[in-house]
Amino acid sequence: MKKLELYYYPECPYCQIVLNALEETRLKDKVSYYNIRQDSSRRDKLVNDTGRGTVPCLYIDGKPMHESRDIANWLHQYAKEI
Ligand SMILES: N[C@@H](CCC(=O)N[C@@H](CS)C(=O)NCC(=O)O)C(=O)O
Repeated sequence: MKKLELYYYPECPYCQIVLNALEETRLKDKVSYYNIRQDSSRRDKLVNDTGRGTVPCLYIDGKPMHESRDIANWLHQYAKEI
């Protein structure tokens, strides 16, 4: 099982795409969630790591992936493999 960490905030529609994918793939309880609007240190980390402050961003074993569609596709693929 890979370590999965989602940087997000709930009001973001692109984040909802990823949250829906986590429901669909039943991975939602396997992820640590960081709301970057509530935790500015996480937002700072996101910007430091990626040069972007946009969410969603899924860290997969510490490696950041942006773009809701790419993340959703990756989750569906990964759910088939585990
Ligand atoms: N193409 C990106 C768009 C992501 C995006 O625009 N996210 C917005 C929130 S909905 C964002 O992070 N804006 C910058 C900010 O809120 O600081 C995706 O599909 O993930």
